[in-house]
Amino acid sequence: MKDVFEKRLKKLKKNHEELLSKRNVMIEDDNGIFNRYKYPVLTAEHTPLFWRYDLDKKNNPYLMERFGVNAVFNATAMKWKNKYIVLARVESINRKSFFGIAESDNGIDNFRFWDYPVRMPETDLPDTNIYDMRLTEHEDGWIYGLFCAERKDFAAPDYDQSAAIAECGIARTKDLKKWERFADLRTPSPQQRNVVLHPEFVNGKYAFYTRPQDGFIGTGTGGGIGFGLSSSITNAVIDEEIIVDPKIYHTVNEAKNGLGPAPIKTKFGWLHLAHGVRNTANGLRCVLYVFMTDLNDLAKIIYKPGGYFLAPQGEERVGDVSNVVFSNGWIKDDDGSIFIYYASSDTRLHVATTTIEKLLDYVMHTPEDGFTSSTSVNTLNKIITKNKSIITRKKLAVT
Ligand code: M1P
Repeated sequence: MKDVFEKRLKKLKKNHEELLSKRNVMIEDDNGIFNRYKYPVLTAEHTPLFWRYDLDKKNNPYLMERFGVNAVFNATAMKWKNKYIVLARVESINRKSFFGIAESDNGIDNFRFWDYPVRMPETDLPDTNIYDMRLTEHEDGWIYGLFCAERKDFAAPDYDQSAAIAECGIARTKDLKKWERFADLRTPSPQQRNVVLHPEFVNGKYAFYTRPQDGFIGTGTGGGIGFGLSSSITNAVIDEEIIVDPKIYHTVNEAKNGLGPAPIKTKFGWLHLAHGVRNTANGLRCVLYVFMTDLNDLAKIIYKPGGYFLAPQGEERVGDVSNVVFSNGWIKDDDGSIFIYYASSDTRLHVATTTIEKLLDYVMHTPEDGFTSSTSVNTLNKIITKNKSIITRKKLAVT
């Protein structure tokens, strides 16, 4: 009994260090587009022991967890002082989320949390819950973090204790430590989530990708991923929202969609990663998809492969909100490598790697959705017929 504390601490430290220092292993995917990795890069168990346990033996003789962490997921990301930084949604067991920053030397393993979570200032209307930040290194010289600020819907009847309102919180920083908070974004829509700041000015204004929504979960008349301009960032107001990527019947984003991280500029257009949600007999299914917009007309999609880019697989399918993958962070390295940070089932964070060349090839050469079974068969038949002639000509044994 006397050594309970010491024994437990020794074991906890050993297990924690083993988890944090475990090398990740690339999985040889066969789609040629990206590679997954064997282990998640962050889980609730990666959070520091000194967050979760009171290490004062007198107060905590059994070394019990005093601050339980339920999940670490939806993370934004950037390269910062030569480190791969993820700013993750950390959800404690009381459901409240906050932002924790973890860094790694290689982007695929050994992520370690900074000692303290982000201390996000509030507006006059305190947030109940904050989550899903998108970092943007803006050409005005600041690093912006846009995130969902959730509050109780006080207009709802008292018996309804789950009615909530989602707004877009806006903050900026120079060092990821000290944050300055501004008024929440105002748009014509009653609620907003998945808002992303474009890294460049457009006609001298701040440009936002939005996701108008009537309700907290369902988007209702909100038509899809939107786009709008505001002359101010400290009091951001979008008067007109244009829908860039609409919800479409019988696609992966028929129920709702939302932009992921800030887009990557390429010589062919802006590359976007987004999530699409469809309904199933078993609830919502959330997958990732990719599209490209015009360099001169940010609201115009010029390439959009049909279907999903990445969907939940294996253990990714199961978690607090099962059958979900979600991404709000990616990093493009100077050598063209891309690190995509995606969370599975609102529980853990993973990485997938690819290159800018592969993503461009994928987005520009993968067939679009034809929206019917018959167009799918036509697309497939074209591929088969072309391949048959190659197989015959080159005498290939491809089945
Ligand atoms: O549960 C899946 C996701 O649901 C919401 O996303 P959306 O804006 O598409 O409705 C968010 O709560 C997100 O955090 C969550 O991962």
